[in-house]
Amino acid sequence: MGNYVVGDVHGCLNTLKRLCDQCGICDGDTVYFIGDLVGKGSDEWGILEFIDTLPSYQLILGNHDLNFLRTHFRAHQEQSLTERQDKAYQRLQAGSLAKWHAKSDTLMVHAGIWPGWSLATTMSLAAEVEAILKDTSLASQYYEVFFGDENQWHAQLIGWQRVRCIINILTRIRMLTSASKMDFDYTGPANPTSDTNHGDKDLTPWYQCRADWPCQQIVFGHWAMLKGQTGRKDIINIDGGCVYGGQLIGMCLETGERFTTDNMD
Ligand SMILES: [Mn+2]
Repeated sequence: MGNYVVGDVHGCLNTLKRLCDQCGICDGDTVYFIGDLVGKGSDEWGILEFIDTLPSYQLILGNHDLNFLRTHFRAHQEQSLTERQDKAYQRLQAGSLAKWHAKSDTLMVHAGIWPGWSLATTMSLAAEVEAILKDTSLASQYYEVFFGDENQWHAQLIGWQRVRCIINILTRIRMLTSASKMDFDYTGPANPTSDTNHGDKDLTPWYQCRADWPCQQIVFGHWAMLKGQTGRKDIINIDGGCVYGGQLIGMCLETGERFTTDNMD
């Protein structure tokens, strides 16, 4: 009965199959996907069919997954997807914005969380968004306004600004400026230098903005330039940049053991 978490797959089906073999996934195991299961890579629908062959899985949504849901929303509504595609769509639509694995006290999110959030706040804000994505009328409205530039959390935010801010944090956060605002342009390494043209911005990775996070470990993906390294034991990145020719990373939640597979797609 193992629990495994897998990094950003981005449609790399052959690589994912190999990683699952390496992890030795078998009956009773659960595979958590950290988000960006689709987007960029070659076989998006194939990935969403493959996960259904796993003994058990949980999806955490990333920015590319949300974009995929938006792109195919109308076809899903108008029932113009094939039956297989529609089932695949519904699997993704049922995904979460955050998952907590109690036994290992692990919080899993695609990009990160806001430095001031507790575990309960994170799960409750994620649930607010999940309810919208599962409600046809609200989802339809959300896909019209989609990603916005809300770059700083305030509990008093309301309406779509609130929804977009929560989504920006959970699925897009990387760096915070010295004024505690998210920088959505920066995709470079954790330590910006002048040659990345961001050396003057005084940016700090979100996970360095707090010393003691509210659970044993936070696992996230989204930031390929970290190459799976944060330099911290409590904050674990598993985006090995597979779709960019890097590796797909998996990790056993119970033991912390890492598995890596070179891109095979
Ligand atoms: Mn992402």
